[in-house]
Amino acid sequence: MRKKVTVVGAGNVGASCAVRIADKELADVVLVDVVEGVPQGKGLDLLQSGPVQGYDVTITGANDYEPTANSDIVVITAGLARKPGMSRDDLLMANYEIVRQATEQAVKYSPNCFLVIVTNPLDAMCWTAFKVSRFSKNRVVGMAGILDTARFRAFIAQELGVSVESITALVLGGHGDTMVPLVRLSGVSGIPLTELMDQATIDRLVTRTQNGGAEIVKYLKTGSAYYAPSAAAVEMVESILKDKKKVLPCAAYLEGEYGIQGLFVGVPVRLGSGGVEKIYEVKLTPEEQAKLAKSAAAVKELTDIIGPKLG
Ligand code: TXD
Repeated sequence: MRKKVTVVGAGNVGASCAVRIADKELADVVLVDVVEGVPQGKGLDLLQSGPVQGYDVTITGANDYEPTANSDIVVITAGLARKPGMSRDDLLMANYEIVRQATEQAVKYSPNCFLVIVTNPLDAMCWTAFKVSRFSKNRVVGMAGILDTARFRAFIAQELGVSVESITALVLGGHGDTMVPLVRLSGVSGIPLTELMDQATIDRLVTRTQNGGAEIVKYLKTGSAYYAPSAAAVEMVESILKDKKKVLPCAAYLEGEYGIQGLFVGVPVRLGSGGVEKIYEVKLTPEEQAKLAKSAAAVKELTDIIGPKLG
């Protein structure tokens, strides 16, 4: 039997996820969106790409959740982007309501699925999905770290003129400007980054990584990045479906790891058929630990706003 993945939100990130899942022939895909016709139209268009791209998966679109029944994974990308005049808190409450409804509906029809959350503000939306679904913590995971790390890796590769595949990097913390790129643990095929670049260059690339999302928004003006975000989300989907057990930086529910309690924060996890199978606790320097604590405090601030609604 083919695997089944539901992608909630057939916008830029959601539709791109569907493209990548189909191209990799990972699973049948159901796209769900509130806008009538859009998921159906994009689904049909993608289905018709199959003969050319050489995939046999089925892609359908819907405005309700019945066709999503028994999905192995539900990826939630539904949400609003910040509009002029809208505060971060306004966006938080709007997307909270969207993710709450999407989670409720999705888990009603797929009680055994894994939830991969993409909607911003990422860490607080993971928490929402976790609380609403009442799933065990291994079954709810958020995408951010892979994207942040990919940006850092791309910039390092460009700077050094080497393959992106030779670069390993690690970014911890919440998704946002407080993310913590761990330069000490980043390098090129085992060679520490600090031996290949001077501090000023490293600092420049770290800052560019931290502002990676904003740099793209500035160009696009009406939307945010979606090619790299969808690639990152689908790497998570693939690792779970194929039980690859990749170790990836993802938002996971922490219960004391890194001194963080009851929040979703980006950390290295092992993703396999059991979802978040393991959280790796890396020994940090006091300076790194302080940065991570600051990042977790920013996550807590947002999570505390929606906390009373969910108990
Ligand atoms: O690193 C990360 N986690 C992120 C997060 C990287 C990129 C984008 N990130 C966030 O994902 C972004 O801030 C948004 O919160 C989501 C989706 O971004 P996208 O670029 O795909 O936004 P679009 O193109 O506006 O698509 C959102 C779709 C759109 O088609 C809406 O009609 C739909 O979501 N939508 C809904 N679908 C289903 N159900 C409900 N309730 C709903 N509300 C809106």
